[in-house]
Amino acid sequence: MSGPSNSILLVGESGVGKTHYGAQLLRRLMRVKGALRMNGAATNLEAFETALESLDEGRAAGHTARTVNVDSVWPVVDSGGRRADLIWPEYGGEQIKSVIENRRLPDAWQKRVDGADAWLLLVRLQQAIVGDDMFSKPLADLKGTSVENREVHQSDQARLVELLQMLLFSYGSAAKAQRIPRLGVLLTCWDEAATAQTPAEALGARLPLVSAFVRSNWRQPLIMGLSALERPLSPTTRDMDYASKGPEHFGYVIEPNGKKNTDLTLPIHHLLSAGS
Ligand SMILES: Nc1nc2c(ncn2[C@@H]2O[C@H](COP(=O)(O)OP(=O)(O)O)[C@@H](O)[C@H]2O)c(=O)[nH]1
Ligand SMILES: [Mg+2]
Repeated sequence: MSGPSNSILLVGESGVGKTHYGAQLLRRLMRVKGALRMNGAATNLEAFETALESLDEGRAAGHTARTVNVDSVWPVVDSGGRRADLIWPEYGGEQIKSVIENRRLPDAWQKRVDGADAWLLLVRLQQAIVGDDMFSKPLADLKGTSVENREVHQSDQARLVELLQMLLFSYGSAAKAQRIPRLGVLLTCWDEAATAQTPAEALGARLPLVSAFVRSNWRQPLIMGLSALERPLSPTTRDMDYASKGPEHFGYVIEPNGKKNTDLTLPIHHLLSAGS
């Protein structure tokens, strides 16, 4: 059996690991037996292929060039015949930041959001700065700190909630929103976290506001951990172990129950299974 293709939109701010996950996923989909495989020709793979070349040499890839300005669409299929199109949006332009800052969804994004059956949000916990407030420090300690610090920044948590809210709102304005897209949250660079918590617990502990927002809007959000590389790589110094074994022998996901699995396609497979 093969039903209509699901469309899964990947969303994440700059530096969360989208390109490296894509590169590792690409190799797995093409060569390694897992829950999913590539099912036809993917478009605009250049950025991911370039990153793979670096990984093959045991190096991290450089930042995605800003000139890359097209969606990359990957048709995938699982063993049950469920099909999906993974949409990696204009990953070079890193528009997510300006989308949030300007509170405006460009037309191209509106189309992507409307067309998606599931959203996969990539969040790098170690990158998110959580400011102190009355929940983390006694009020007396906080007193005075804001006087010198007059510049007001939106917190990382508020920014992510804002992003989700914008996606929900614009999906609603598509006037078909009986059912909002499924949500997956992938906590990237899990190797940096050094925690024995489950992904949902880690999200709740580190970004409680985001966690609460997700739980109040989705009954069964998929929350998983991801370490696409398994360990930090340098863009200049080669990791010989990596180069000799091959990048396909590195990387893992953390399932919702906390178990490690080397099949990097699982987050997408789970999102697909949940939809049928
Ligand atoms: N430790 C660790 N670092 C990672 C991992 N994935 C990516 N990185 C690093 O995170 C940085 C940003 O990754 P990149 O894929 O370019 O992020 P993007 O901007 O979202 O495409 C790079 O320096 C990568 O080397 C991982 O699984 N573990
Ligand atoms: Mg990138």
